[in-house]
This record gives sequence, structure tokens and C-alpha cells, in this order.
Amino acid sequence: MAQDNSIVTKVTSSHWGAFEVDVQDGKIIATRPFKADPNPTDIPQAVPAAVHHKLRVARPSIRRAWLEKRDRAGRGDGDYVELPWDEALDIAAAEIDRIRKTHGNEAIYGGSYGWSSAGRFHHAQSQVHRFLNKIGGYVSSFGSYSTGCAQAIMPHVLGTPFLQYTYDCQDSWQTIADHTETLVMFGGINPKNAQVSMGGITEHDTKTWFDVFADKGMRCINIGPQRTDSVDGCDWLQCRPATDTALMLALAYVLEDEGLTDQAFLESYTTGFERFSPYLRGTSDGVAKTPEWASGLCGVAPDSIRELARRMAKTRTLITLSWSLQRAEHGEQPYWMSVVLGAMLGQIGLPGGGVGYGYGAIGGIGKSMRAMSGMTLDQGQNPIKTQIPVARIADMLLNPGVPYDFNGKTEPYPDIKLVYWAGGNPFHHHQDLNRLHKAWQQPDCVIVNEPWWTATAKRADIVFPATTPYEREDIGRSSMDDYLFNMPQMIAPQGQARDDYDIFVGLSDRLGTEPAFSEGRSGEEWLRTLYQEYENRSDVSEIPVPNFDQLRKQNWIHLPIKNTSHTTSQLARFRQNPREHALKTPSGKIEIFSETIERFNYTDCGGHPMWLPPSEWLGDASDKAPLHLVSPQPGDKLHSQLEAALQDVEGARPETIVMNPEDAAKRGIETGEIVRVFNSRGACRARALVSGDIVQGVVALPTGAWYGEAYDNIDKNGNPNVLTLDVGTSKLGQGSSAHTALVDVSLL
Ligand SMILES: Nc1nc2c(c(=O)[nH]1)N[C@H]1C(S)=C(S)[C@@H](COP(=O)(O)OP(=O)(O)OC[C@H]3O[C@@H](n4cnc5c(=O)[nH]c(N)nc54)[C@H](O)[C@@H]3O)O[C@H]1N2
Ligand SMILES: Nc1nc2c(c(=O)[nH]1)N[C@H]1C(S)=C(S)[C@@H](COP(=O)(O)OP(=O)(O)OC[C@H]3O[C@@H](n4cnc5c(=O)[nH]c(N)nc54)[C@H](O)[C@@H]3O)O[C@H]1N2
Ligand SMILES: [Mo]
Repeated sequence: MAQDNSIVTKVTSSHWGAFEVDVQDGKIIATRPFKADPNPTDIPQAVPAAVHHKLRVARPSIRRAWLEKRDRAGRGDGDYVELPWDEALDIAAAEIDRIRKTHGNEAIYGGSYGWSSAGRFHHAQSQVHRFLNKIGGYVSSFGSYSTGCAQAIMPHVLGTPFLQYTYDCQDSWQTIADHTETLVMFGGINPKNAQVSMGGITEHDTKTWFDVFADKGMRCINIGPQRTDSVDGCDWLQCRPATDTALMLALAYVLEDEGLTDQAFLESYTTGFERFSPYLRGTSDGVAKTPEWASGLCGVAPDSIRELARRMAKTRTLITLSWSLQRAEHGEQPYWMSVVLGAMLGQIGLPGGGVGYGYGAIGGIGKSMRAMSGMTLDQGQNPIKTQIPVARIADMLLNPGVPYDFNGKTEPYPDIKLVYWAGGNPFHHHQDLNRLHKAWQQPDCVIVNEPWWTATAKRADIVFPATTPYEREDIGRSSMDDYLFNMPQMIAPQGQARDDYDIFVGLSDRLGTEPAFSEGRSGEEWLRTLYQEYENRSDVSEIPVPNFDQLRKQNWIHLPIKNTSHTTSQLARFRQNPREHALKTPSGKIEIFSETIERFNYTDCGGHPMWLPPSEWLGDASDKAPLHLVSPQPGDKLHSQLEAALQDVEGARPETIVMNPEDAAKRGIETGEIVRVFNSRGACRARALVSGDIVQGVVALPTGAWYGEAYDNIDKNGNPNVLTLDVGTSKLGQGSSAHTALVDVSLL
């Protein structure tokens, strides 16, 4: 920490990478890129303003109406009373105790979804889960907003848990560069999104790999609504949102029609093609899935579909899907169908061929590292087994006791009386925020740990001010990255902020679980303990690391763990020997038809992939809502983090909405003008950017702007989630359907 006027510079790590931080007079004054990063992000530039911003939560705060009369309806309105830490902790602990004694721990929702910050010990979710486990448990959540739907469907098809498949079984960038001739990217691969990766990404190299691909003459085809979803120089096949399955079916149809299907592969490695084929040919439902049929849905010309199918069959082709395709109603279908298409091409398990997911979604995917065990705070065991699919939170709060379907099971929603959130911002991330706002009135109490007055903090009864990573020491390390960081404390906690750990020590102390929670250690002692365990294990894996004090001195080290050669993926082994390396599906093979899913008897996800139009899409648009809204990740930050800084930047808010020149002209809208984006669920302001880089009929408004106004008013900052649809992807996946929404736009 800087004690005098001199400037002290240290390196820290974050979800958006490593960067240098200048500190003077106890304040962060500037940040600079980390020298080893070939393509650093601008995100850290917001750190100095955000960390010292007036919108930091300064002291423990309790909503006056809740404090005085346990009001629930006024969340989001009204003022807060600031209390000393001890008093606020007493009140919170008493309420937690009352709820667990009166209603049981099954009345506590502690899913607490969100990215929080990087760092192995001060990870808010690990902290809150450990705390809640020690006091008897909590209702948790399954999956993520990122890939919840894929996590449910893909094990039925490929046998492997989806995240394991993504992180461990896919080809590395190097393998793609060495072998792939045609890269077919549904939803693109965007260096903008690869700026971030959970736990850290030190060398941002996605763009660099595309330079390599271009030099090698690889044909890269971006299929989707926005040209900017891939780097300049890629081909762009303009395709309407939510219609990828129709396009993939037509590609499959051409393969069959022109005798290009790899029958031997289907025979040896898959099951159920004979039950899918009548659907493809139209003998089961009277609709042949021809290029002409698909073209009417997706907007891609029939000849382009034929040409693409032939090229895919002729060349080593990797089909990639962005995660966004499954963050939409019926998101199961394009994911499943991509495997069927890959199987028909017969390239699954060949280097640089087959199907891959999430390249470019986060920066770590495609980087191949030797396995090295990590540092993880043990969360303990949760005695409460009730889990909800993460994106069903509003349904849960609104429907206590009501049964819902999820991946073959039917369970009642629990009756939640207490919501505890640390490290996430549901009033940024959840769909149909006006509905969530209503649902939020159900629990008796909402507690939030948060550094800033986010829309979620403003809807809590008790707000505990949390430190940011710059106000505490931590260790930075991600299994998809080859660097190890000491993340030094740079400044004193701002206001009366405390580390999440210390907040939970205070609550545990009052609830009689302090010894179990802290195990008698201070924060620093925990860091040393976790690091020591890691250091011991690193000896075993023969990758030496410095001891804690040396690392502190060095600040960071580069670990020699990068794989440069092709690694044999699980699917490659399966291809070599399908019996010995059988997949963990019921048939041991790739399931083109799934008896298991067929038995679930769901109308929104059948026994094989099929075209199922979502409830809102361009094929069913009305005069009231004629435009399809996609809401991608923001390019200038990570979700809603550091948003405080943008509040003061001239022209940054409201957020920018991209629209096609034809759609803009029809409405008399020009670039730079402030517009109203609206549908029956809500309305927000946005700043128009008129561009030919987006398909006609589609508008794109990124996430990340803080939800600005309370229920019923127009959201002034431009958060798309006042417009999005809050339904599960299907009974099978129950993922977020964020990309499913029709809207209209007018001049404000
Ligand atoms: N429409 C639409 N909505 C979407 C998406 C979409 O594509 N479209 N994408 C979805 C996806 S994939 C995701 S992952 C979510 C992301 O949604 P979130 O993960 O909820 O978003 P963040 O803004 O990262 O929220 C993290 C919060 O933690 C706080 N925080 C940071 N560090 C700490 C700490 O140390 N302690 C505590 N207590 N708090 C801390 C930050 O200030 C911030 O408010 O959004 C989802 N929402
Ligand atoms: N800078 C930055 N990077 C991030 C994040 C961030 O907040 N900021 N968030 C991270 C997180 S948590 C996640 S989960 C990943 C998400 O990664 P993704 O899910 O891959 O990314 P999105 O930005 O939601 O969507 C990518 C593109 O998909 C297109 N798209 C939408 N619907 C469809 C469709 O139906 N078909 C086709 N073909 N294309 C469609 C849109 O044009 C959109 O721009 O990004 C990560 N990367
Ligand atoms: Mo995500």
C-alpha cells in the first residue's frame, strides 16, 4: 500500500486479464496493460473511477421500511438507514436464525449466481455457500445462464458433462490451425467476448489465431445475425436468430440427397439415425427439410446452403456454436442438431473436425494447458438437496409448492423466505426484470453483499458493503491460463467495506458456527493454507511454484504448462475404439435418437432434434413487436461490473442499440439518436447505431447497463432484460431464453 506521495505500481489479475495498477495517496490513479498480453483489453481503464465512485456502498445499510415494519413490497423504493457493523450483523443474524428455526433451511435461497471477482479465496459464491452450509444448508441452483440448457441436453447426446467436454475434450487453437480447412461458426467466434474468462486470461490471443487461420487460407464462415460476431475477413452468411436448427437440417438434407453422408460413421458410432431420417426427408411429418424450406425460415439462399453442405463434406470442417444459440427458447435443438450434422459428416474425433462449443465465448476455450490442480476453498456439504435450474428464480419465488419439470424429473418449487446474494447482480442478469421485481416481494428478507449500489443492492433489505479485489490480498489462477498471480492489496477498504469472508465470520459468530466456518484462521492464514496445499500438489505434478512469500515478492510467474501439440480428445479415443472408449450414453454411442428423452414425453423436446419455432421470432412477428432483439455480452466490460464508472462518461448511457438501415429508415431513426425500445413486458432507452452489419429485422442491445428505474417506468440506462422473455428453454433444459424476444423501437 502506498504510504506517501510516491506512485506504487503492482500487477493484479481479474476475469478480464492481468493489468498494472498505479496507486498514489491510497488511491488507484491509473491502470496499464500487462506487458505479456498481445492484445490487452480496455476494461481495466474503468477501475480507478469505479473503485472510488460515490456509488460504492459505504456502510452497512438497512432498508428503513423493512427495519421499521418488515415491509416487503417496497423493495427498490425508499431510503436506507446506515448502522454500525455490529448492529447490522446482529439484525441479519437474528433474521437468518428466525427463518431457519421457523421454516427450516429449505426456506433459504443461496444460489447467489454471478461472476463476482477473480481470486481463489475471496470468491463471493464459495464464501456464501460455505457460510450457509455450516448453518444447515440452503436451496442451491443448477447450471448457469451461460450454458444451462447445454448442460442438460448434451450428456444425453454425447455422454460427457457439457463443461468437461468444452474445457477438456475440444481441439485447441493449434490443432484447428493445423488441420481445419473450413470453420463454420454458428453465432460467430468473437474476440470481444474472449476478453474475459472465469478466474483470469493473461494472453488474449483469439484475434491472433484468426490471423494465423487467414494466413493458412482457412475458410471461416460466420453464420448469424451480426457480421461483427467474427473478425473482419470472415465470410458472413446472414441468418435470422433462432433459425439455426432449420439451416442445419437443410445442410443435413443436402448431405443425404447428394449421397454425401458418411454412412460408415453413422453405423459404427451413432444410434438412431433411422428414426431421425424420416423426419429429415419429411416422410414422418410431410415436410422435407430442403434448402428451400429452410431458406424461408432462416433467410439463407438455397444455393448457399447447398454450396456450404458440399464444402463441409469435401473439406476438414469444424462446426462451432456460440453459447448464445442455446440461451434461447428451444436452445436444446441447435446444440443436438449440430452433433447430428457433425456425425453425418463423419469427422467427429478427427483433429480439426467435428463439433465444438463456446470458442470465443470466453477466452480460455481453445487454450490447451497441462492439468495442474487448483486452489479451491472447500464449501463443505449442503444438507439441503433441493436445487432449482438457475434461471427459474422468478418462477420459484412466484410459485412456491408448484411442481415444475426439469430433465425428466418433476419437483415442487421450495417456499423461499430468505434470499442471500453475494457476487452477482440478478437485476442485471435475469430475464423480464419487471417480473423479477414482482417475484422479489415474496421473501421475508433479502440480504446482499455488494461493493456498489447496484439495482440488486437497491432491492435488498440488508446491504453489507464488500471490498473489491484491490482492497484485499488474493491468489489468481485459472486452469485455462498459464500464469500464477499474487493479487496484492493495493488500497485500504473503501468506506467501511469488509471482505465477504469477514462478513460471514461476523454472521457465523452470532449463529454459533464461527469455529466451523473460519477453522480459527484469519483471511491471510486461509490464503497461506490454500496456497500451501497447492504448492504441495504442484510438487506432485512436477510443475514447481514459488512459496507464498516468494510469490508475493515476484507478484506473478509464467507457468510452463502450455500444450503446443494436438492432444487426443475423448472423442478421438472413441473413434479409435468405440467399444473400449464407449461414450457414457445409454447406447455407448452418439445418440441421434434418445430413448431417454423420448420417454420424458415433452412436447418441447422430443426424441431427436427438430425444428421447433420459439414463441417469439421473426417468422411470427406482429405489428406490435416486429423486431427480434438479441442481447449479447457488452464489449467494454464484464456484465454490469464497473458500471458505476460509465454513469459519468458523456454519451455512454443509455447503451447502444444496433439496427439495420432499412428498419431505422422506416422509423426515421439516425445514428446517435435516443430511442425507446419496447414490448408488452417493458421499455428502455437506448442510443441508435444504424449499421448494415446486422440482418434486417434484428436489433442488438448488449447487456450490462444497470437497470435504472423501478417497476413500470422506462429503464433509462438500456438494460435489455426489461424486454426479454422469462421462460425456460424447454422442460428438459430450463435454461435462460435471453435471446428470445420481439420488440419495437421508436424515436424518444
Ligand atoms: N439478456 C441477456 N441477459 C443475460 C445474458 C444475455 O446474454 N442476455 N447473459 C447471461 C449470462 S451468460 C451471465 S453469466 C449473467 C451475468 O450476470 P452476473 O454474473 O450477475 O453479472 P455481474 O455484473 O458480473 O455481477 C457480479 C456482481 O458481483 C459484484 N462483485 C464483484 N466482486 C465482488 C466481491 O468480491 N464480493 C461481492 N459481494 N460482490 C462482488 C459486482 O459488483 C457485480 O454487481 O448475465 C446473464 N444475463
Ligand atoms: N467483453 C465481455 N465478454 C464476455 C462477457 C462480458 O460480459 N463481456 N460475458 C461472458 C459470459 S458470462 C458468457 S456466458 C459468454 C457468452 O458468450 P456467447 O453466448 O457466445 O455470446 P453472446 O454475446 O450472448 O452472443 C454472441 C452472438 O450470438 C448472436 N446470436 C444471438 N442469437 C443467435 C441465434 O439464434 N443464432 C445465431 N447464429 N447467432 C445468434 C448475436 O449476434 C451475438 O452477438 O461471453 C463471455 N464474454
Ligand atoms: Mo455467462
